[in-house]
Amino acid sequence: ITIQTNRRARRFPRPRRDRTMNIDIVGGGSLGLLLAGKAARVAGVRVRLIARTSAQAEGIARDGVSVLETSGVERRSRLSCASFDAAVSEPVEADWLWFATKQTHWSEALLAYAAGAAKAGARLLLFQNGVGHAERLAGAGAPPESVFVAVTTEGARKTAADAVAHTGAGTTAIGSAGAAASEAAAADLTGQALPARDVLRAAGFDADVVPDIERYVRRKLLTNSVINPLTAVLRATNGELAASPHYRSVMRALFDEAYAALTTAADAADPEAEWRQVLRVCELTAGNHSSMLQDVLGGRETEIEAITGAVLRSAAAKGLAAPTNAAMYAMVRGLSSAKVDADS
Ligand code: KPL
Repeated sequence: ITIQTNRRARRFPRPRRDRTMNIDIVGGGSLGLLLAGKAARVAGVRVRLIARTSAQAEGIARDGVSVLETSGVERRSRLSCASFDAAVSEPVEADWLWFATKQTHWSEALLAYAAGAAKAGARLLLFQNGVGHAERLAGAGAPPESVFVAVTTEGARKTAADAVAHTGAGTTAIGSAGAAASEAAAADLTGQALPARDVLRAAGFDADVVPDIERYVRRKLLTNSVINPLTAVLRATNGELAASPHYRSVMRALFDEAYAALTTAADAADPEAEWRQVLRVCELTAGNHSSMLQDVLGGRETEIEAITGAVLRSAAAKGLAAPTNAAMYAMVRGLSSAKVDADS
């Protein structure tokens, strides 16, 4: 395939010595390692991982990233790696920054870094769960036409600071987060996402550019709001959740409330098809610990605010009750504060 670098050369006339596409992947968690390990093997692409700690950055810069593929084969990729603190002190060289960072890691420093990179001509691709980060980036001054959103159902589990298991092959939809003034502008923005799609495809992922990414964001939010808090509270895998009729009835209550809160008239979706889709995600990622369960087990802050919190805010805005989601919200918040209390 041909990878286009697609940089806005007129506004940012940095001379390019070659046609290599530079991608910085921010976040050394399960998804960041998976993306970096696989994209680093694509010809014509230079990948740098930006990790939160210098210990992880040094290890990866030395030994690379190991990916245990869904086929069972383990492959190690060499790539450069820097800590976030080191990366922010240098000028941005990347054509694209892919963010595989938790909502809870979007500090003011990261927002400022991302907005600065976008203003300097880089494109941003946000792989987050939940909602709210694109709006925060716009608030930090990132030009909306530079911001793209990726919704992925790839399953990944981090097994060491430099190793990840690809636990379920999924699909990735990419779209523009920037509101386009006209149909032509929207088509242009969609076209600008093609280089990212091409790299993902060349790395072995099933990826597409879509015109209606908001719909995918809502659907992912729906899926995460049903699976993540419940797996975190029960300490169950995604597969165990769907396999139990008892858990399934709680899932359905969460789903019905979230579906009513999140679906707009424009979506015109079939709730039963959406419900089957949630169950299918459980099936495809059956061995997975959801990201929220991983956070609870690791004693980290969870994304409950950006997931169930977002459902509750949408329900409140529509005047709808969402008692099962409210209970999940309280329980996951309770788990996090129990951890904080135990630490203090
Ligand atoms: O996105 C996920 C997550 O864990 O955050 C799912 C799709 C539930 C896979 O585990």
